[in-house]
Amino acid sequence: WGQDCQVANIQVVPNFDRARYAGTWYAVAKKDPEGLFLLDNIKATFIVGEDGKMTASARGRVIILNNWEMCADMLATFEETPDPAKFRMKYWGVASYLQTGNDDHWVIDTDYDNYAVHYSCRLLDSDGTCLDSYSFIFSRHPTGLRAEDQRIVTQKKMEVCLLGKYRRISHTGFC
Ligand code: ODT
Repeated sequence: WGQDCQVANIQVVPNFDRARYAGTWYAVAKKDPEGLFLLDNIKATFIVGEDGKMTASARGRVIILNNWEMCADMLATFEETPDPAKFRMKYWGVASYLQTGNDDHWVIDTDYDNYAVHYSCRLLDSDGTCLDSYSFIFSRHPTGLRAEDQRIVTQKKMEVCLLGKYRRISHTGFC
């Protein structure tokens, strides 16, 4: 397949259109980073402001500190880079005890209307591969991906070298 798992060689969606990306996405699968945070019932809503800048909010079930289960409300701003599909995501919790951070946020692929594949490498290894990554598979439909989108999503999981590392994200109504 010619995949070398070099982060620098990972392809992202061409001509990313943030206006078409805006709106709500439901996580259907996730590859967790080290020290995972968002467990399930995860959805994200992207907004493009009048200034053209993208922001987002996300909600999901988390377990914090002493096994306290709750729904985390998270906010993020996106800083542009020369590639329109690659952003830096600065994020924080609405409550101060939630995670904060600054991660890569790459849109690997999307058809805007049904599916999206997100990828973030937090830690690059000295050989150019990723040591700590996370990735979300999003659907516009809370019921999951359409059958016709599954093949392409599987291909993209392979291209980010994470095939087989995802778990399904359930939506039970908890959040
Ligand atoms: O769950 C984990 O272990 C890693 C994820 C931590 C980042 C969550 C922060 C979300 C901030 C609000 C942003 C919304 C958009 C998110 C889209 C994709 C995934 C971060």
